[in-house]
Amino acid sequence: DAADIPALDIGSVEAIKQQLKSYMVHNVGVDPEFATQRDWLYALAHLVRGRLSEQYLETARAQYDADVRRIYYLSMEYLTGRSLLKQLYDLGLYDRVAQALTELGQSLDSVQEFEYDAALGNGGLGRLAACFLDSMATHRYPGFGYGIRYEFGMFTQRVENGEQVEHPETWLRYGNPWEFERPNVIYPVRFRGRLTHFKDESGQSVTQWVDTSDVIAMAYDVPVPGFESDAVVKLRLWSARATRDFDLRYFNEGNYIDAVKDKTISENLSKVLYPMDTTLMGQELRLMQEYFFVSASLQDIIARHHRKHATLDTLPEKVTVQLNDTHPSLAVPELLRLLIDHYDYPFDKAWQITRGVFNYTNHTLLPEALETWPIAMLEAVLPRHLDLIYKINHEFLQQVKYAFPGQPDVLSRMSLIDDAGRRVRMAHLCVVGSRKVNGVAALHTELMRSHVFADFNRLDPDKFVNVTNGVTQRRWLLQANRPLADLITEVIGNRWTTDLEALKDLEPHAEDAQFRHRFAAIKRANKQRLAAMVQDRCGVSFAPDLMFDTQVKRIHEYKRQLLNVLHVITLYNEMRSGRGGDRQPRAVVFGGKSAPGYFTAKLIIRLINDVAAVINHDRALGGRLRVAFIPNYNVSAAEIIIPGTDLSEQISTAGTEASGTGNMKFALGGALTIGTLDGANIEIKNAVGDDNIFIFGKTAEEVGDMRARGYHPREYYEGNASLREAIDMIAGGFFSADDPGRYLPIRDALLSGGDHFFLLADFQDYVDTQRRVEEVYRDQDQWVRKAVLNVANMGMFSSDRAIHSYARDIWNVEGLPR
Ligand code: DL6
Repeated sequence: DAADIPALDIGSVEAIKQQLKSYMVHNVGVDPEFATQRDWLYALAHLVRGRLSEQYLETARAQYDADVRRIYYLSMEYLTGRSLLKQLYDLGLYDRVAQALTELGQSLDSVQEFEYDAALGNGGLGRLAACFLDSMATHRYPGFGYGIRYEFGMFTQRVENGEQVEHPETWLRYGNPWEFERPNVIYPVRFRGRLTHFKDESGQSVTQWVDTSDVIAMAYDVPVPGFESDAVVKLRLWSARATRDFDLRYFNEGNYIDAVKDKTISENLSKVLYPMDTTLMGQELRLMQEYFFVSASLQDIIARHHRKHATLDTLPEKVTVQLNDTHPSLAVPELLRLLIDHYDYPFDKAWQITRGVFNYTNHTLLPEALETWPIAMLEAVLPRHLDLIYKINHEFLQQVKYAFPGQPDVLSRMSLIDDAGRRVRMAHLCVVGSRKVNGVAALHTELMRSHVFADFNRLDPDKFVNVTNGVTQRRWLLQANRPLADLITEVIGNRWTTDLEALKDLEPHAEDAQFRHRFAAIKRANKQRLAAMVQDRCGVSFAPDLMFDTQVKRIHEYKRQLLNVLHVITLYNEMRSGRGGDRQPRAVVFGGKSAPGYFTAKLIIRLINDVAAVINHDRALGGRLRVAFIPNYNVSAAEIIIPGTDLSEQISTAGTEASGTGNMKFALGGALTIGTLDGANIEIKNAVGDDNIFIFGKTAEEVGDMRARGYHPREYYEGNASLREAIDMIAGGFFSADDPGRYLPIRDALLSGGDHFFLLADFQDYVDTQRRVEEVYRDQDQWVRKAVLNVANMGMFSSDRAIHSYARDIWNVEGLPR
């Protein structure tokens, strides 16, 4: 009984020192006298993990006893970053551990630098999943995450000769000190094979899936603590293992090479994270990864349900599964299959249960990002699932026919199979198989209802709900910006750590000159920290008096880093010529990864670096403009970049960014936003007030109208001298003297390719708005007042609020009492 085991003694600095030395000897196997900083990291992580394990067992016991409805979060991605400091803050151990390490001749600051980022995600969607686990644990919701333990996470980006070069990311090189390996938690996952059909004794048709090739999914558990909540959410990540049968068969035939080859192929399933976020890629391996993790997760969910319940009839009552985008969409036919093929449910009953279990979060409206899989591939890899998808579709289309009689076009629009009959529309499968479907910001949900899922919304309007994204203030303020967190706590208390709405109490302090002075001093120190990072990683010096203007996020045409570059070049031209009058000096920071095969995004990275090189070396500017591209943007880099920023660039074409979450992190760190009316920017504007944000550009509606009427970017080019000058410089090789034609594709995309994301239409408004930014920045008192008001009004952008609304509007669950 876990209750009989004495808890780890970590109640005093002395006790922690003793424990650390003991872990160093017993777990790490190193003499404390000779231990390296990495050794101390591992000893400490193992000690903390022990405490988390105690808390997890208590959490699990309470949930089991209360027979709660469980929330399962299925996500292909978790962008956790480093965990050590998070766990120390959560457990209230930070100060004691820091002191213990100091007394042992070490420093927590340096030791924690040795932890690798867990980068099991691409961008927003994966980071959102990490924030959500934190909020679920903090508010004691019975949450449980499932994903894949990729051996290689998001690639390491280096910039070589100005270009992105991808290097493998080896976060497991020294082992992951946070995880528990579970060799006994294994499930078979089946692929390929064929279907046989026959009638059983009662005359019922039965389909069997036979001759499959199987892979074993093995669990690794990572405890995710809540903040001062004593609760822990488990993140269970699956790793692929070859089955022993496989090896044995070949081994018996004496074919060692093939045995090893097949083993490698099976184990490839959890080898690498696909580094694409908003482009679809159709590789079979990706499809297999998606199925691999949902199959193992559902088998595990059913096993856990069976520990307490004899029947699966009660599954919808006791289990709710959130599908994080369509990546886990095969969970729908998989649960159906398990119920029919393994538990003998008839189709109708199995389908009823299935539809009661799932919910789906949509994260994108971009057509190229909506997953579809070729029918031929599904037929080869998952024939039973394809068979069931056809059945679901048949059933569903009957319902559509009944609801919209005599409208065949509606039928073909809503079908799970595309018009050509070649691909399965995974988003449709998710919508049909789910109780609730949510968008991630108000505008996004509105567009989802009116465009992408308009027919589905007519059929079942109650199915669609909005849950605007949020971020955890524990990582993005408490941990990443401790000086600001301390100042806030000093003036309004610490309720904000678990109830971000409390920040509203800061509002009156915006009028307090002394408070503003302290707030500004913290920003300046954070800027110095960021400047040191830029110097270190890019060799570029940033003086802290410059306005730090940052755009960090995935590199994608719709996010419009190129619009930012056009502005930078315009500013450069004006500063050089003296044309634009006295300009506010600024330092422009870029960061972000491009999908490795995304030609234009990679070209934009190169352009940023080329532009930076020219501007940074132009002595005539006297250091008034600086540009840096920080390589390998990840969670740990964000923790330094975001607090050190004055101006946050959120400039996507209206109607393209589902929500954005960086926008929230920057405002919470006291940056002002320049942004379009897109995603959650709109809600941020409503929260902070029009005077405290810089909004520009066409609205989603205007963009839609222009698209419909016919948009002629060349007219903007012809009619705007600064714009023309900037584009001509890019295209004419001003920034690429070694290869003058390098950027012709960029000009072509803008002028002949139709400027798909309306950069030219928004250019002048953007430039004018940047001027307004400068005017306000010059008046530092006014700027800081606005920055304080931003922080004070970030209350609704906490992932705690988001999780509370999922719990209330989608999951119908409550947090467990303390
Ligand atoms: O919902 C989280 C996040 C949104 O804030 C972004 O607007 C959206 O682009 C992002 N989507 C992805 C797509 N991913 N994959 N893989 O990250 O989701």
